[in-house]
Amino acid sequence: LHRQGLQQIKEAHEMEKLNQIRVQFLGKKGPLSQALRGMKDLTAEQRPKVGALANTVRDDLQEAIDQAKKQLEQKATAAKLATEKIDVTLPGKKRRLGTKHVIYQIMDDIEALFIGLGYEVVNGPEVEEDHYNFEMMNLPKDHPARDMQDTFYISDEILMRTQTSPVQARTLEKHDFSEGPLKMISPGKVYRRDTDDATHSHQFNQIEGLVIDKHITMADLKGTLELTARHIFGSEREIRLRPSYFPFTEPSVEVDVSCFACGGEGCKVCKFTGWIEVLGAGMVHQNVLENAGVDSKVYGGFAFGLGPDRFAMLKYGINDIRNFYLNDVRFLEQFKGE
Ligand code: FA5
Repeated sequence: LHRQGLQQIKEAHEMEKLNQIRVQFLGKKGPLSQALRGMKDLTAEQRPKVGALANTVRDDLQEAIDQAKKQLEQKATAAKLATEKIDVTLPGKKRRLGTKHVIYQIMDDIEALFIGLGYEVVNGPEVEEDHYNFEMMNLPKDHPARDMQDTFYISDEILMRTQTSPVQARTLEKHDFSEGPLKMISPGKVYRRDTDDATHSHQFNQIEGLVIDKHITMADLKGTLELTARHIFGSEREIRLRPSYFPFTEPSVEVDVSCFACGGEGCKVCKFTGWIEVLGAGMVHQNVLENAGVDSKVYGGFAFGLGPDRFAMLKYGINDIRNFYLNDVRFLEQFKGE
């Protein structure tokens, strides 16, 4: 049995065959197992001898199988290496590198500016509750100003956020003012049932900003917005604040930047006015603070919501916002970024 086993192992040239041999000789139904099971019928004298012999045969065969297995594996690897030679002198395949989308370049740039000013970056959900998108922002269900932002509703209470302002409410609710003032920005996508045209998209981006502390004034807001506009557009850009209305700020302003898609002469982008609206802002309404449990007699501050899409249009003289979303590589490749 011993010899026969070893011979067969030697002749096995495939893994499968080796496995068969193992089962045949060492398996539960194999001769060795049978011999060991039959020990009970032997005399006390015969038992240790037969036992020792059976063990030796089993160990020998097992070892022979292990070695044969190893050799087969080595052979297989060698054969594989021989056929899979890599010719390192062949020219490589050129990979086309993607570029960061021009809107994300602008957003990252603005984020970096505000991080440098000590702001925290906060994210919020795009599928939002009516409660945060509107009610907490001083827009109860029957408020006429809800019409300012035509909304994609998912159900009565759930919607695609129309603005990044709900992140204000979410952050205010959580902030512990005993640990210091609140300074945050929140970038992200927003959705509106706007008809797409040169300056409107049904999905676009906003960056929300919020600063709440004890002695914040409108001058702080103006300085911050001017810094932002000049950071992105250069110091020669002019900005103007126009009185406006938002339910969540009082007073409210709209901020325009001088149009240079047309060199200030008037064009499609600014509808021949020489100015393009890029953001809304104001001093946070006391109801927004109180709704979030913040004492409006002690704390106050400013908020703004800017449109990076419009920023990118102005900065690069792009006259149609839809270009950002068409994924035309010829357009996107012009903005290689750093
Ligand atoms: C708001 O969404 C306010 N939440 C902004 C705000 C925040 C005001 C905090 C006060 C305090 P508005 O609807 O104006 O405001 O949008 C803000 C900016 O988003 C606009 O100035 C514009 O730059 C951009 N924007 C608005 N609608 C579109 C659109 N359909 N396509 C592209 N950009 C848009």
